[in-house]
Amino acid sequence: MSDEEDISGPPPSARGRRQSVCAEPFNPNAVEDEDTPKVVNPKTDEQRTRLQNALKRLFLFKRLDMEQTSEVMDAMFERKVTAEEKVIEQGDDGDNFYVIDGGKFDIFVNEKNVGSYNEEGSFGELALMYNTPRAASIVATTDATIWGLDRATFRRIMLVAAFKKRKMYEEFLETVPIFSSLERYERMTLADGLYSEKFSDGATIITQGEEADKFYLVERGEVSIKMQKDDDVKEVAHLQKGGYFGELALVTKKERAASAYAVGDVTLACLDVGAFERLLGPCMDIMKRNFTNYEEQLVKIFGTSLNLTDVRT
Ligand code: 1OR
Ligand code: 1OR
Repeated sequence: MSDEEDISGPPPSARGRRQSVCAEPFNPNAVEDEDTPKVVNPKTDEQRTRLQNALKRLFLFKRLDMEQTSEVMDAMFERKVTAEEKVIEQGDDGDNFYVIDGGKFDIFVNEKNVGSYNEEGSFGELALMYNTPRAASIVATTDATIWGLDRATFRRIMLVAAFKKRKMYEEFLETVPIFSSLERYERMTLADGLYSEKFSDGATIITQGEEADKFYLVERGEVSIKMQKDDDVKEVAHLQKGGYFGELALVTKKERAASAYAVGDVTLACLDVGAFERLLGPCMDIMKRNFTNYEEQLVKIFGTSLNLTDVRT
């Protein structure tokens, strides 16, 4: 079941689109800094509490065990930033990874503002993960407080524990048609929020009429969507790898419109509702457009209509 119940910090909100993150292949096993000494930056109780709160919201830290979490927390250091200060300069070598404690930041790629962070989230992981120059500049737009983590500790602990998932889902997400409009970086942050669930042949994944809490992608196997109307049960869709379902109730804020069953052994990549709303904004239009297909199908199969138009705006 889900191990991602909490809400993570959001990814940056995108302003412009269409540029990619250039990166060498990621190999979490090639961690060259294994023997680096432990870093300890002493903290007051007040600082520890604030740091804990900032980390709690991030998916990346949920993959760490207690020992790893405490090592990362020991190593992190507080940094105060003033408005307009450039925290990261595109093209520089990567030194630290940062977690936002408070404050707002703009993201620039080639001088173009491509997004922002609002009081939460993290940045500066890419250069440390892939040994590449900084992919973007990060500029504070208010006075702010951030927590830094040095490169060696980041690579030794976070890289293996936290970023394996990006690698694991990266290739799969590239093959999912609905995500073809996402930036590579957006797919990476999406991977941070995904978790896999397995179902055996015939198992019920979604029950029509129930409340919705997550969204699903078919990673492996097939899924049959069946709808019941009065005494009539019909298969309304049959999904394969790369297909998605469970979006309708999350978008319309209604109960599940149909049931979903595993056909053969099935692995699904799941996204909880909070992450769905934050991370899939860019795909929402495509999903809503597809509701028209649902309506047309519905008329064909059951000879009846269902008003989904109010959510298509
Ligand atoms: P970094 O170490 O390369 C800059 O240093 C950081 O900016 C980077 O890690 C990310 O943490 C963060 N593309 C690349 N890096 C981004 C992006 C981004 N947004 C934040 N960072 N894009 C914006 C997506 C909304 C894609 C832009 C085309
Ligand atoms: P959900 O959150 O309502 C059930 O949970 C999921 O089944 C639903 O999201 C959709 O992802 C999927 N055609 C194809 N897929 C459907 C349909 C559908 N209804 C639900 N799902 N319809 C056309 C049927 C003839 C019904 C439209 C209401």
